[in-house]
Amino acid sequence: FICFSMLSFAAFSQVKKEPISQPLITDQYSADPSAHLFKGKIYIYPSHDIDAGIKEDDLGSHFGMRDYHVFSQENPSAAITDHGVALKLEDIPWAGKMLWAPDAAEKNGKYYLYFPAKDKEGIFRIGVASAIKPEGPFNAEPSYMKGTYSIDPAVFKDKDGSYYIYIGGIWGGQLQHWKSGKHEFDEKQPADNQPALMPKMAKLSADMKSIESPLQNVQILDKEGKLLLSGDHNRRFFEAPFVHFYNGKYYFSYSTGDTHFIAYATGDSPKGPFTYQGVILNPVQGWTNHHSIIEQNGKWYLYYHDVQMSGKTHLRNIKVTELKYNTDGTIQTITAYK
Ligand code: FUB
Repeated sequence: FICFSMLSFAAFSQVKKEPISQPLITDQYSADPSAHLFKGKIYIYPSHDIDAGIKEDDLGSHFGMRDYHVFSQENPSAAITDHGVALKLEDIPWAGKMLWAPDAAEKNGKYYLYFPAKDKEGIFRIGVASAIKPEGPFNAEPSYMKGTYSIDPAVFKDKDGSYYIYIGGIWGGQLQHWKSGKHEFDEKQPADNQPALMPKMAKLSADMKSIESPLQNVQILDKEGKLLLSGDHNRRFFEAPFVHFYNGKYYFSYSTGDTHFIAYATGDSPKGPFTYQGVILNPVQGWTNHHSIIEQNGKWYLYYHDVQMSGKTHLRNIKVTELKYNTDGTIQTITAYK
């Protein structure tokens, strides 16, 4: 998960350059920002990075996060309010450790926090917690969402009022454990010339607390209509799915992990298939890259993170910058350093 490959050193070399944005939160570490416009304000649901004193390994065990804070701001340039701890590990009956990247959704004036955690057996599952205010506090359901696994939930509300959840992460995110449909502690990826493991999605039930049908593959295709291959590390899905809608198209964006890009693919349905288009965000300082995209007052913004404050890959800080489209709907690639 956190291998120091040549490419990650290339990412770290960007440290010397001038960042285009400054950390939004400076009194604690924060990562994986999921931003949403609720009640006319921007609410941000990040991971809360800590130094848990766990040895670094390829499966990200040192990302030993234990709670979530919720933040808000009037607009992306405005001051940030920390609403404090919204949910903590001790209050999630089924969870054992590792509160990784969350997301949130609003329905009928109630708020739902979706989050991954390892259960008591060490298997990543997706949990849900609810609140009456966007900032929480959130009450966790007693069990994880039945039929869910892996990490990085992202929820998308479609025009017709349906909500879809997207999940997945390979290596530390354990998607490879589910190749056969059942859980197996098997770390093998498909061969390089085989289709890459795909992120998963499902429609959420009316009460937002379960999935309506089993998780299904989200297909990411090349321009010839073929599934991206496992060996195509510059383009294939690794983790951090996110979906937004712009100008009649669904945009599925994600991290390519060991090549450190935020890439995107577009399609005509929230269920996919999506066709690969390019890179939204070039590698940032630190190994991980994770983002969300929102619109406010006709402008679009990318929330992301890097490690400007700590220089350590597991102690990140969230940032925001403007995102621009070309007239053909493609997204202008952002480099976070000048
Ligand atoms: O924050 C822990 C993990 O790092 C997230 O779940 C991944 O997306 C990566 O950002």
